[in-house]
Amino acid sequence: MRRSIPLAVLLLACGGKATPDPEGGEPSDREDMDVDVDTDTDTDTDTDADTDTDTDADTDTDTDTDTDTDTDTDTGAAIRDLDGDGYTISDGDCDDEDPAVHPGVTDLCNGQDDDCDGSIDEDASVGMMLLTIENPTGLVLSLDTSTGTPTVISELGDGVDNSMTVVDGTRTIAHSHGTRSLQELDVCTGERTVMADHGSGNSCGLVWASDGDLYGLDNEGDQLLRFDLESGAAEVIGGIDRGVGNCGMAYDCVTDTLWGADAGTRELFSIDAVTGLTLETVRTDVPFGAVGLAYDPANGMFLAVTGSELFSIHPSTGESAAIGRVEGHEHLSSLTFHPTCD
Ligand SMILES: [Ca+2]
Ligand SMILES: [Ca+2]
Ligand SMILES: [Ca+2]
Ligand SMILES: [Ca+2]
Repeated sequence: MRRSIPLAVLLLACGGKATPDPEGGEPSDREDMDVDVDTDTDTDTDTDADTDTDTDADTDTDTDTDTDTDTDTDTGAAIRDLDGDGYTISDGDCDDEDPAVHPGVTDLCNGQDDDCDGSIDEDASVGMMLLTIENPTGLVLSLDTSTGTPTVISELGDGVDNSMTVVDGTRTIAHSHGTRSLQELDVCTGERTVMADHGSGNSCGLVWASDGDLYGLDNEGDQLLRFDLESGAAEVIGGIDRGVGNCGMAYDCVTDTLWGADAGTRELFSIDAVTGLTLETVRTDVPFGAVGLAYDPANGMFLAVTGSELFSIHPSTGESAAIGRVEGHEHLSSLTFHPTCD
């Protein structure tokens, strides 16, 4: 920098006029008409011909050599990392407006392809165990989803739990037919905390839905219940327009749908969470006695346990397939996916 701005300004203010370089070479800043100190004719302070302040020759404000405003070196449009998750669309971010969606995340059960690999919710039951409780022994069993083979996880004591679900991936809640109350379980250690009487009938099914509510199906009042997760109190949402005997509940997290299964009619039925009314009914050939029901987001099938046998059920046709016997155990009436124990 050979001259100061005040001097250049002074020259112009005094009527200074640009004169050709007597040597015939590059013009000096004395010769351009702007107020900066460089030798070009624009108004910025660098030496290139554009109007921005960086040192490259393009017209954007970044330091690469292309003409778009992102930080890569090609000129393609819309490849910026708009959501700031570290992945551009060209890196494989299939939703560049949602930072929770990009390659490498766990694909949770929410109906969308979180990890952009083309499959939806495929991780939702990965690393989970399929859990049931035997009555009346109170044994907590994990079942192999391919064979039904049981592994004893813990023992809860008196076997009065007839439905069970996992809240938010962390809290295991069961309903006790004996005490008409919810119980918070640590199935890995066998510890349980009994909540107060919930004030309603027997809840033969229990599911936690991703709207944050814990739902139960009362087969004495034939009604849909919502439980307070802290107090365990039941609130009646509405009468369900069918009789319900032994039942189970499952939550389809892909379509956000509550499902019930009734042993008496051998039917699966979806339930309107707002009114409690039945939406869709699917007949199945599973020989239900007691009922445990779960939805497997990995393949979109229901899993059902009754007595001592594990089945899969197609959600549209109700067609079932026997997976295997739960050897040595009977009276299984609950089923849920649960994180594995350490
Ligand atoms: Ca992104
Ligand atoms: Ca994203
Ligand atoms: Ca996926
Ligand atoms: Ca997902």
